[in-house]
Amino acid sequence: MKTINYTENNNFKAGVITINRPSQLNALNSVVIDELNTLLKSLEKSSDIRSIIITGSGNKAFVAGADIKEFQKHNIQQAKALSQQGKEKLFNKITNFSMPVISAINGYALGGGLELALASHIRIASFSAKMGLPECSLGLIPGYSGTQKLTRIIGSNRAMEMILTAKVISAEEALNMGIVNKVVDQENLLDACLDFSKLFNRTSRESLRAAIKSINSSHLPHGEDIETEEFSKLFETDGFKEGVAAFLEKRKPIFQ
Ligand code: DAK
Repeated sequence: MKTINYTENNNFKAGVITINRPSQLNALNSVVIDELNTLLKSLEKSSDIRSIIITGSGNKAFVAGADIKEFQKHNIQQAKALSQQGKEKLFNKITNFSMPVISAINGYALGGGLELALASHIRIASFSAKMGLPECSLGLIPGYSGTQKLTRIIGSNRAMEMILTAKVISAEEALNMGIVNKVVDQENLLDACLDFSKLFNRTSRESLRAAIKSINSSHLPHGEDIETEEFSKLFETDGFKEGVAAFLEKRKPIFQ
């Protein structure tokens, strides 16, 4: 893992996590999931980090899936435990993270790899990226929230097509379907993610956390209540005081 600093506004940083298992196309085994969990916990405590970027090492794969060699012998109970633990340690941890997480999709994002990207808040892909949820072709279904999150992102019609056919799509198709936010040349991918992450510097830390929580709740029956609660809580934050003061004083806000 490395952290890249930039100084455009307020000196905030983006934490860059590189999944480093290139010989296995960065497939997610339990060691990698545990390491990512530890890294995310430590980055969340850092007051000068405003966003996280996750990418894969090498230029072939973001993450080629959950590690098929590791889960091939699991029984029902083990599979259930693995799904629950994986969601808690990694996939839902990212979705519910208190700051924005960008997936920099630099190659294959298949199965658990696409589920990792879908768990993020923003997805930027290189033109060479390939994405799919091929689990049905292995006699499974996506088990790390892929059926839930893809459906919420692109609707059940297109999610049915992708998951039931196990097809792999190009980055441009993913852009047209609304799976990724942007597609760039491979050599510009990290810079594009860093540029994107600078946009968060103009917003307050507390607003980012509250917005992520509220948007994530939009499909819940009590989503409106969560939005009202999060909105109200912001009125006693430093970010709100600074944002309004800056507007009235006709200057740019300086968020902490
Ligand atoms: N798992 C383990 N190893 C993988 C892998 C994966 N998903 N993907 C690639 N590798 C390994 C290959 O086995 C090979 O290792 P060695 O044989 O050299 O030791 C190495 O990475 C290089 O791969 P290839 O030689 O195959 O490279 P190619 O360029 O020829 O092909 C490929 C690239 C991405 C087309 C191919 O590797 C491939 O089809 N990979 C599998 C893609 C895939 O099906 N991914 C979805 C996996 S299913 C669960 C929750 C969730 C899930 C499962 C369980 N529970 C809660 C229990 C999710 C499942 C999935 O993600």
